[in-house]
Amino acid sequence: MRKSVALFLAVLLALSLGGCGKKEEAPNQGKDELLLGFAQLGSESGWRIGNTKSVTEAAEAAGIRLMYNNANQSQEKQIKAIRSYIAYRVDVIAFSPIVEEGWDNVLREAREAGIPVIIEDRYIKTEDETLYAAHIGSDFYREGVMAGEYLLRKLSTLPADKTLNVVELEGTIDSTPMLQRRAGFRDTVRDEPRIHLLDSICGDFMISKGKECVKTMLEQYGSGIDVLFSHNDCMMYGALEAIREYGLTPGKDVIIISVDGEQQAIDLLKEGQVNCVVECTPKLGDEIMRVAKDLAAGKEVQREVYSHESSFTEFDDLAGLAPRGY
Ligand code: GYE
Repeated sequence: MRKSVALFLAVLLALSLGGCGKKEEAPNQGKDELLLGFAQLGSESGWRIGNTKSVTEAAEAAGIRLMYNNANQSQEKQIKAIRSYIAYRVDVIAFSPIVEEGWDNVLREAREAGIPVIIEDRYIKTEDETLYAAHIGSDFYREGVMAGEYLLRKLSTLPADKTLNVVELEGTIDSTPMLQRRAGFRDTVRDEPRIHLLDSICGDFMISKGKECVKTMLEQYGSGIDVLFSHNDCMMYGALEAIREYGLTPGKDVIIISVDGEQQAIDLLKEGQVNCVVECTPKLGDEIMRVAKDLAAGKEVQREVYSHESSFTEFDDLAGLAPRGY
């Protein structure tokens, strides 16, 4: 499926010879190499960079030609990228939606053009489920639950009169991991009267904002903060800096819980500066390519594909843990 000038001219010629009555070909018909348009949302974290790497490498291994765009945290740019893939008549579109709402129009355009869409990583909210063919990603609610379960376990090791004040660093507002990690965590600790949620601020999944937010919270609550729950590792790295600069020891004075499972976070966990890291794998590339091939071949695909994930805590033996790869 090389979109060379020669092929373009040949298609034009064939169309003009065939006249109006000729049935339009399916995008992938008669072409040997599948073309996938991938609209990535940004490069805000090690997770995201690992996700882009996974998709790029998997495309290469599967012999799929990839068109890639990085929207730098802008939904508008992501929509633009998707529109350009439609105009280019790619075979399949995959994208990681920065927030849940606002995709219906562009996805209708893709459907009208006969291009199937795979949603990877985050979800979308839509009334019309036929706007996408499959979703491949994590159970973010379960991740929040695992973070809460760790905290309940930690609490059970502390004196009976000990209460824990929690501050939460939230990811990008209205993104699925922000909404679901928050909900899963809250639902899990809600009935425990010794756990109090002190505050919750958006750090947008970024190191610098994580540091800024925690600095502000420390100025307000000082050593009244017992626990930090960060929706991702990157914000947690920034938070650790703020905690150290304030004169407290992360992992001891403040219990640190984070999500993603980047190598750097696991190293901090092993050093005792972090207490729990919930896993969220960015390695979705192979699955995306498998589903893209099936879609291009007109096969039925599974609508929901979840990754298998666990959590790593200070209570586990992490000696044999394989390198994370992101
Ligand atoms: O946790 C965070 C990232 O959508 C699961 O986005 C992803 C999140 C991930 O930038 O680090």
